[in-house]
Formats: sequence, C-alpha cells, structure tokens
Amino acid sequence: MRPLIQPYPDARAAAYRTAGYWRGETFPQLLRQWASQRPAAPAIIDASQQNTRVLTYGELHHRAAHFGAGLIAQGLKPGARVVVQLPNCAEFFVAVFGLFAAGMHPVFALPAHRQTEIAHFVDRAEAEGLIIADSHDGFDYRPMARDVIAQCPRLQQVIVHGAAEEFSAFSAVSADPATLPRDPSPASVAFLLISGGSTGLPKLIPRTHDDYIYSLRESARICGLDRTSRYLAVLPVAHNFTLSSPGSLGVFLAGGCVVLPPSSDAKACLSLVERYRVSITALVPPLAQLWLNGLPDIRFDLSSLRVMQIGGAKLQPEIARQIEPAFGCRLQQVFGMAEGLVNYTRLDDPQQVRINTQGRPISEADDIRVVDEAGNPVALGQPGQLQVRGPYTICAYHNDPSANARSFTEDGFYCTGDIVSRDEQGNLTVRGRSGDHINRAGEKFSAEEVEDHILALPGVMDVAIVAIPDTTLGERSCAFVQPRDGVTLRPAHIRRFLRERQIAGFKIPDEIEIVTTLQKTAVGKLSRKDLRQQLREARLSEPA
Ligand code: OOB
Repeated sequence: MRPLIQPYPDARAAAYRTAGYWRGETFPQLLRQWASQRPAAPAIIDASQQNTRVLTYGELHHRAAHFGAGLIAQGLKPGARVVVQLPNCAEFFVAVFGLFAAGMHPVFALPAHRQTEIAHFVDRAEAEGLIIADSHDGFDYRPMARDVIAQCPRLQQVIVHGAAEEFSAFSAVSADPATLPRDPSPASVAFLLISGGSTGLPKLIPRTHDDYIYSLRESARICGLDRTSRYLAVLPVAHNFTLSSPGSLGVFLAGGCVVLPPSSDAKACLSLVERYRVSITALVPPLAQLWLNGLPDIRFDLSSLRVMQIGGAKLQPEIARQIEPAFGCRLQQVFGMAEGLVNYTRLDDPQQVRINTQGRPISEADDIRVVDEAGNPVALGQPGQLQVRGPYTICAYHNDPSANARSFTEDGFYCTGDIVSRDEQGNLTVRGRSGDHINRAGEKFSAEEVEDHILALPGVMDVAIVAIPDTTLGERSCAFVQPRDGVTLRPAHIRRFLRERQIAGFKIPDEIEIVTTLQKTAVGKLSRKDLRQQLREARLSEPA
C-alpha cells in the first residue's frame, strides 16, 4: 500500500508547532478527553429518523471504541483505509471515531456518489472497507456495493447500517476495546477528503490530526462556539464545510451538540431549531434561498438562532442582504476548500463586509497570494488567482503526481483555481474560477470528468461541458454534444447513458445541446479551455 503522507516541509512544521498551532493532539485522544470531561452531555441529537436518539459524549466514546475494536475483529488492520458513505446520522460519527480509534483512515464519500466514484475512491485510496447505509433518499446502496466489490477485489469488508443482507451489520461490529492500538502520531494523516476537482476525477486530500484540529479550534473560536452551542447539520456531514468549519467536529471540540435533521427541508429544519434551541447552522446559497422563500409559511420560534453560515458557492449580495432580517441572526459567509484554507466573515464585521465579501483566512499564518497568469502579484482590489500556503492547507494530494505538479507551486503554494480580489483588511471576494469545474449548488465536479463519460457513448464525436450562471443553482451545466456524421443523438438518450454509468446525479448535465460542430471559428484547434469559454460566451449571448 502506498503510505498516507502529508509532506509539510520540516521547517514549516517546526514553526507551526513553536507558534502553538499544532499542539500534538489526535482525534482518539480528544474523544477520550471529551468523554471524561462531560460524559453525560449530549453530543448528538439524531432526529434523522422517526425516533429521535440522543448520544452523550460518554456514549459516543463507548460506541466508537467498541466499533473500532469490532473492525479489527472483522480482520481489518490498523492503517487500513475505509470509504465511509453514510447519510446524516449518529452512526456516521460512531464510524469515524471508531476508525480513528482503530488507527484506520476514513475516506469521506458523499451520499450522492455512485458506483463509479466509490470504485475510484477504493482504487485510489487502496481501501479495504466500505461503510454504507442500506438505503437513503430512494437509493439502495447494497447493489452498488456488490458492483464495487466485483470491480475492486481489494475491498473485503462492507458494513451496512440497516438491513445488511449478506454484508456485516453495523450494529454487530463490536468488540472489546482492549485490542485497540496506541494513539497515532499527531503529524500522521487522519483521513482523506474528496476534492471538487478542476480536471479529471476527484482527488484525495490527506489531512493530518495536527492540521485539522488546529483549523477546528480556530473555527470554533471565530464562530463563538461554547458548550451551549447547538449546530444543525443540514448539508452532508462528510463535507468539509459541515465537518470542520466549524461543523460537527468544531462543535464537539467546544463541547456543544450536533442536531441531525431528517432532510434539508426548511420546515423540518426550522422546527428543529425551535425544539432544540439550535444556535448555528450552515447552508449553501441555493438552500438559503429556498429557506427564504419558504419562510412566510413557517411559524417557528427562531430566537435561539445566532449564526447562519453560508458557503460552498458564491452568495449574491442581494440574497445576503435578506438573511439577517429574515432569520433574525448573524450572517457569516464561509469560503473554504477541502484542501485547507477557510475564510470567514467575522461575526462583528461591518455589515458591508458581511454582505459583500467572503471573509478572511482563519490564521495569521495563512500565506495568501493573489497573482496574474504570469504569477506576479496583482494590485489590491484587482482580480487574480488565489494561492495559499499555511498551517492547515495541504502540500500534496494522495497518489496523484500529475495533479500535484499542476496544483502546487515550487515554493509550496496551493493553486486554488479561484479568482478573487482582496481589500485592505484582507477580506476576499470571489470573482470566478480559472479552472473548468462546475459548482452546481455547492456540489463540484470537473467538466472533463463528465465529458469523458459522454465520449464513451458510441456515436459521439466530441463534447464540451460548460457552466452557465443559474439564478437558483448558482451554476448549471450545459453539454454541447457533436454526433458523428450520420448519427442522430437525443438528449434523453445521453442522459440515460450517463445514469447507466452510475455517476452522481448532480453530474448529469442540466442541459444538453446537440450541435453540428463544436469549433465554429476556423482558427486552428482551440484548447479545451478556450473552446469551453467560447461556447459559454455564445450560449450567454443567445436571447433568453
Ligand atoms: C467547500 O469546499 P469544497 O472543497 O467542496 O469546494 C471548494 C471550492 C472553492 O475552491 C471555491 O471554488 C468554492 O468551492 N467555494 C466558494 C465558496 N466556498 C467555496 N465560492 C464562492 N464563495 C464561497 N463562499 O466548498 C468548503 C469547505 C469548507 C468551508 C466552506 C466551503
């Protein structure tokens, strides 16, 4: 197996330790501490199912330790990587802390991923285990798991929360914690996150205990969390925003409680705000808009809500302006990435900053550059490419030399692909993207990844996928498909083909246009990037 590493240069690692950013803590150690300091305090209120369940810190620790030992009893060894694909439920946290306790590494997949993505994660991470729910949102994950096993012989263990059929039942994975290994090194990789991706398939992002715990501690402080905080986890819990900004893990660190709703529906969620006195929640812009639209019909007491975070995609100032009066709480914009850097508007920032910017970095040690195409810094207020290096931003993806060559500069900066401008206070405003990825309601994927699927359809000569601004989704995807001579292709046929390829639903193009040729101007062969740009401009100049 390829080792999991995150190669922070020695000098920087030493500086982060000296500055007290990296304190040598690990996740198993933190959970033990929490459980001994506040065993009876609620950690999780799981209202995702009909019967609401409360898990205290003591119970979370107990269940995680037994689950972790159970994994070892099933034959998985410390060091193993395990893909975790669960909806928002208490078992997600039992699984993740259980894996940590067993010295194993979660690979965080999203419920929307399908066989193609899961098999890719299993391959890339060399994962030997997969943890799923039986079904969720009308999708049965067990047949998918069978297909992944057939495709990836390395996968030995599938654990199912719910009706397990031939697989191991989540509830039966339990053993005496005496078999658990010693704590991992704080500098070691704790888990792998999934990148949104600019090119090709999603990449794997190794994050260390040291770096992630630092970002949690600072996030919890910036968001004003304490033991009374109650966080409603609306977006998928495995997403970096919901996990760590400050997310569920930041809430645990502060001693608060995570509330898990049955869905992202405004009524369901806001009734939980009233019932459990929720103080903070986090949404993507399209969901915030849905909640705003639904608000006139909803009569719940929202007086406990202090902070509504919005991030994952650009929040338009017109929508931003409505949030505070509508929900009676502070708006906090969050601009982050699974690779590391997270920016927040601060709760006491002037209104103009809260509405119009995406905030500033967590840390004074976040080294930010805004540069032009040639890599030279642009003037203050001018748009440029955002590059970053710092105490919780990765220096490399896992097992992906070509992505590493593209995404990191020689002096160790991560090229985010985001076009931003920066003001005198250091606040960033996101202006766009330099890469060809689509951010559809906060869910990201690369144009190239889906183009490659469409190219596999016999009869397709060429295809280009572009992002089109969309008032609800932020961006929607439009595929321009050129058939081979004499072939008739229909959008419905292409959509069906894509569904059969078992990819996440959000990647299926919102629009498909069949064109006779992709290259309208005879200026020689355009690069893919320029071609996409040209198609996008042509599409935007069409009358509505
Ligand atoms: C978060 O993480 P990812 O990895 O799913 O996506 C990162 C990308 C950024 O590079 C940027 O292009 C976009 O998503 N993005 C935003 C944004 N927040 C993220 N674009 C405009 N405005 C924003 N507020 O999405 C993520 C991770 C941690 C915290 C928050 C979001």
